[in-house]
Amino acid sequence: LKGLKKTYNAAYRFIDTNVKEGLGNKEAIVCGNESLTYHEIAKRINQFGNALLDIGVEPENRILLVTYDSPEFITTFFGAIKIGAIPIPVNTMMKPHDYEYFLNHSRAKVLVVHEDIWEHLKDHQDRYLFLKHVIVISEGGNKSTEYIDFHHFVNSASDQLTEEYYTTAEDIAFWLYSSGSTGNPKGVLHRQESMEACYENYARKILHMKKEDKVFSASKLFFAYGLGNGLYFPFGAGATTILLKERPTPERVFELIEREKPTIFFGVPTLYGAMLNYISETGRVPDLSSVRVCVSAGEPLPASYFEKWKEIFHLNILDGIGSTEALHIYLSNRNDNIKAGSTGKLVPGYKAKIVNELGEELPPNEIGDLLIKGDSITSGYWLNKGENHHKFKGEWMHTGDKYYQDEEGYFWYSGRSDDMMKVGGIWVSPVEVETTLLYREDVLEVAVVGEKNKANLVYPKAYIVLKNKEDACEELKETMKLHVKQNLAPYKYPREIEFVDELPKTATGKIQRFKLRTK
Ligand code: 3SK
Repeated sequence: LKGLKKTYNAAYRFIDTNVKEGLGNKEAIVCGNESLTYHEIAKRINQFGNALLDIGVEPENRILLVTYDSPEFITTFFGAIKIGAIPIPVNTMMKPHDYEYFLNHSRAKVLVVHEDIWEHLKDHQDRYLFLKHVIVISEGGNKSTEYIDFHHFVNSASDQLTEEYYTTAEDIAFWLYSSGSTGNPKGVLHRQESMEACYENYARKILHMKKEDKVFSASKLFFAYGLGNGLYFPFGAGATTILLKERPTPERVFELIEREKPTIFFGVPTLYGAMLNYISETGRVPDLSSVRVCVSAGEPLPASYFEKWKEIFHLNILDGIGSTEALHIYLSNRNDNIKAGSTGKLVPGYKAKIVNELGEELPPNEIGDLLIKGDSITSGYWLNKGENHHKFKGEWMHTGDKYYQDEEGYFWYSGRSDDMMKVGGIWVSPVEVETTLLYREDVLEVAVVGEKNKANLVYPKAYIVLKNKEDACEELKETMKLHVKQNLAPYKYPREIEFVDELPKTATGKIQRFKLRTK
């Protein structure tokens, strides 16, 4: 037939291929007391795909996933992809107005959500303009007729879905949302082929992941970093993933590593810092002897963490950088080639250049804007012409990071090109925190910047001009922090507040955040 290209479906590649290649009885997922083989998860994925078809979902329809790290995440993500529908996993720590934005912006027809989160969303249903079906995941099975019970929905569908839908390598397979420094989160479109590119470039060529590996990512699946680490990397290799539904505290993470004995561990610098702190506070050194390599991304790993970790566990932490737009890591250290404090070298499959304001390539040791290209880079942002023009130049993508490359080819991070900051590996927009504080009657002006702690990790600090200077006191600072926690995802709250008489501004009145940064 004219106009049809060769088909490719990522669910088929990452799930069914493992069953076809004889790994059907191999453990694919461990989550709490639950364990699923590749054969079992393949059947559930088929059931979810069939159940979606039964309620009229069509290829290219969007499905918002507000799901914890669990077998349900994997079932819904690949079940949707298998029928050509488009899953959009989002952060489970957001506020109702954030989900309203995701639902309306993506025009999702279906929402899959855990019951405790749905409790906070269900009263706002009249605001979800395109939503037709709500599928609720509950522990005991729910009785309500207002929405669909996930387990009933899946269990009553056929587990045979042999004809994958007509998708090609270039079709959009899923979206992820990425926060910007201004404006709303951007819908980042990823193709069917993109997960394979990241698996091949990074998981196979840098981490040497293989089917004998058991992988644990403390970073959640709804992040681009966690999605690769905990889902399509291990499934690409026919390995096992260990999922943690709860928040990854150092205690939980160490306990899980000692119990499940992963061979590869993925974290972010703040977690490595908290884990090191746990060791010095408790005097207990957990058993990490099952682990062969640790990985860090999200923000630059302080060299001191790398060194302490190595001293205690005799393990390397491979530091790398990726982005939601690139889908995964494109610069990385290698287990046999590490310069602590640097972001390492290019991952195979990617090209990079560092340029000045005129777009001219810079020689070694000169700081400029980092641009990259490679097969996993997004097809663009949904409905965002301005950002698409700004971010992408032909095949090249502006990373928004300042870097220099030394003579040996190692890349060194030198800051953000805009005012965005990464806190605990997650982007925080200063503008969003400022806007929230400005809702308070007692705040006249505010500027939020990224400050660095002793370990060189970034936290949000708010400089506030009060309407009434006499109100300034420590108690008010705590009240203001709570105000942000109650109105935004809690990780965005300013860890420090300073009351000032005025803010530095340009002649036209623009706040000069850079003048407030101390380092
Ligand atoms: O922030 C990062 O370094 C990162 C790494 C892998 C995938 C996604 C992201 C944002």
